[in-house]
Amino acid sequence: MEQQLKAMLIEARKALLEAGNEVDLHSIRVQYLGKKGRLTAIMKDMGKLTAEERPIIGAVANKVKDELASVFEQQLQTLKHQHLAERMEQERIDVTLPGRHQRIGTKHPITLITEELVEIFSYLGFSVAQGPEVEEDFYNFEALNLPKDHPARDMQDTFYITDNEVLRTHTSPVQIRSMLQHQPPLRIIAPGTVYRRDSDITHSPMFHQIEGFMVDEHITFGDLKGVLTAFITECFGKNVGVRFRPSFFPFTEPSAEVDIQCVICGGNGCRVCQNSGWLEILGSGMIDPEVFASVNYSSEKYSGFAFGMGLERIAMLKYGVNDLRLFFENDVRFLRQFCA
Ligand code: 2NL
Repeated sequence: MEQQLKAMLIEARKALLEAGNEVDLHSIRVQYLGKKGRLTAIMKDMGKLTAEERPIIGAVANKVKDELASVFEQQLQTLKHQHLAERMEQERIDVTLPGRHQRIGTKHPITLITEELVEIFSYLGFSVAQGPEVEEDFYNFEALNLPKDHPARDMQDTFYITDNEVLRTHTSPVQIRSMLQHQPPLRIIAPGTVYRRDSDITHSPMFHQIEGFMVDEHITFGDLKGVLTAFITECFGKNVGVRFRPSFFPFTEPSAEVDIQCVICGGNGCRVCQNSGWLEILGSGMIDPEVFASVNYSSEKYSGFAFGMGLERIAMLKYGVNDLRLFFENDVRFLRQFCA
């Protein structure tokens, strides 16, 4: 029996040490040391031994058991280490690789120019007002001295929602609403999105405007010139030339368009200013008494001026953008260039 036990020890040790993974290792242990294993099978004949032999064989059996338990434990550790080393190799990461950049978004140039102009007019004492983009005929046209048969209301220019509702064609209706809500003195600007049925390389059906007005007793054309010149100086620099040119708008009388010296060529003449040396940047005028009548202001007591400008045009001049369509394509390669 001792011979049998020793032979089993050698065989079992070899099997344990050859186990390639933990599952095999466990099943080999069970095969030799388990309840129905080889050791149990050998010890079954213990009863046939003499009283002297029995403790000797018992001691050998215990030694075999201990020896195999320790081989098992040793092989288990070896396999665990092997497995860990394999995982470490497989899951290796290169910590020296550069990380993935998280790009920070940028404000749209139209947002930037709006914020800049709002800042300048705030400094000049104006507050900001907003209103609906779907507007009633009265606020968008009628109250601005644009009666039903006026050419500016032509189906060519206006998006109609219903007979009485339009997508606002300018932000003037915001100012009409302000005048109906408040009594003078008032200084208000209305930046916002406006819509016209016009679409080619220099016109987008959706674009942006800032309009503004100031109403009080004794407001004169001198105030208009002073405020708008101060604005232009802040926006385009102290040394830029400014001129006021007579013009016409249905809602102002007299009216003037305001030009600045060409920011591209400095007034010498180039493609952008069509060789005139001047760029038109805004329209303005003294608010027409007809407009005051529609908001129940007394033209005897009050006077005021108003102005309006297209933001895309100002942004193109200030940021050197040569194609209007870039503002609406949302190409990140364009937008990324405007980091505030
Ligand atoms: C332009 C010209 C202008 C106004 C807008 C206005 C508003 C009210 C009363 C009177 Cl509530 N006028 N707005 C006046 C003159 C010119 O805009 O070229 N805009 C892009």
